[in-house]
Amino acid sequence: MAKEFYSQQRINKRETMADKKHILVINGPNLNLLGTRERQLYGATTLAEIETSLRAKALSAHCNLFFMQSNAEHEIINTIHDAAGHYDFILINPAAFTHTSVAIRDALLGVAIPFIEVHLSNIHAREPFRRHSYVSDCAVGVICGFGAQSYELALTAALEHIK
Ligand code: CA2
Repeated sequence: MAKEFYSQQRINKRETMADKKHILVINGPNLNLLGTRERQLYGATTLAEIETSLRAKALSAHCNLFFMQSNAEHEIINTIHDAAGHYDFILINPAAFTHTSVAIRDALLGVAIPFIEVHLSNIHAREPFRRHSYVSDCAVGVICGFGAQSYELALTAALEHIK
């Protein structure tokens, strides 16, 4: 009886692992500086603090979360490529690449993983060049202007989208 119980438990565990959803969070150039400079614009929360709170939220939703930041466009593109078949959803703050990168747009379209575009600041209330995004029209949605909370809101929406 005990043996049967434990092997059933193992099967359940395996099923749970397979059923677990995987979310990838990508952060673009200079976001590693968050919380250290330009606090009036981007807030005092560091990227590490954002990661910690997203991890806690993902954990309570029984969801796996991988968090990365890169200043290099090709690393972001390679991360998006590698996500194919492994991740159910992407949250991406492409930072300045939002306004310049056809290559990141093409990578996101190429893997066809649903994604939300996230920004700390309200890009529509800033310089005109920030109003255009190369990825918005391909996104499930865009969340901007809520500081670090933009990420929390995006994760809430992503969890709802993939459940
Ligand atoms: O509001 C956002 O999240 C942005 O993606 C941030 C980018 C900016 O180019 C986008 O237009 C909007 C800039 C990220 C730079 O972050 C820094 C943080 C602290 C100090 C310096 C830069």
